Amino acid sequence: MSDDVEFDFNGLKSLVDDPSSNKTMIAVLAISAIILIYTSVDLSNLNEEVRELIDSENQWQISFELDTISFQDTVILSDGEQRQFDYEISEEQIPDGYRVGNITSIISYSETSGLPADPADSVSSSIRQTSMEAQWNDNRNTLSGSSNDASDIELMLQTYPDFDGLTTNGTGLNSYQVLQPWTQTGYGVGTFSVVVELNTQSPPLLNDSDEEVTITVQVTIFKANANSS
Ligand SMILES: [Ca+2]
Repeated sequence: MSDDVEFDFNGLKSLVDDPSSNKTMIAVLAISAIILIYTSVDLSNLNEEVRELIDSENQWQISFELDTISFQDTVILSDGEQRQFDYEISEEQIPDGYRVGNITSIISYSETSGLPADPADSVSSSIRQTSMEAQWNDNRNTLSGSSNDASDIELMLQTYPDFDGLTTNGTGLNSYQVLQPWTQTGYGVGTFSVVVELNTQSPPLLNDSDEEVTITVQVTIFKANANSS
C-alpha cells in the first residue's frame, strides 16, 4: 500500500547529482531569462507606439452636404385671428445619413384689401415648443417676431447642437470617431408648430377685415463628411 503513494525521488536525485543535468538547467534558465527580457522590451516598445498613435490624434476637416425639406401654407386669416400650423418631420422624409440642423419659418404677407390708403396689417408669429428634440434654449434661436409694415418675419429653431453648416475641424483616429458628434439621431424629428396672429389696420372709415398670409417652413438637413488634413 505505501509503495503506491511513495514519491519516487530517484529521478530528481539523479538530475541534481548529474553535473551535465545541472548545466542543462542553467542553460534553460538563462534562455528563459533572455526570452523574458526580450518580451518585456518588445511590449514596452509596442506600448510606446500605441501611445504615440493616440497622442498624435489626426486632424480632420469636417464639411457638410446640405439639403432642405420645405413646407408651405397660404391662408386667409381674419382680423384678430390666431392660428397654429403644425408640420410633421418624420425619419422617412430624411435621406440616409442626414440629420436635421435647424428649421426656419418665414411668414410673409402684403396689403391685399384693395381699399384706398389701407395701411399694412400687423402680423405676429412664434414657434411653439413641442416635444421635438431640439436646442430650445439656444442663443441663435429666433422663436418669435412681428411685422407691421408687411416685411417678412423670419424665425429659426436650432435643432442639432452647434450646427451652422460651416466647415469645421476635428481630431480623431478615424473618420468614424471624428463624425460621432454629427451622427446623433432624434434631433429635429417630430412636430414643428408655428402660431400666426393677424391684426388688421384699416383706412379711415373703412374696414379691412382679413389678410392672406404665407408660412414657409424650411428644414435644413445635413450630412457630415470627414477628410484627413
Ligand atoms: Ca390693412
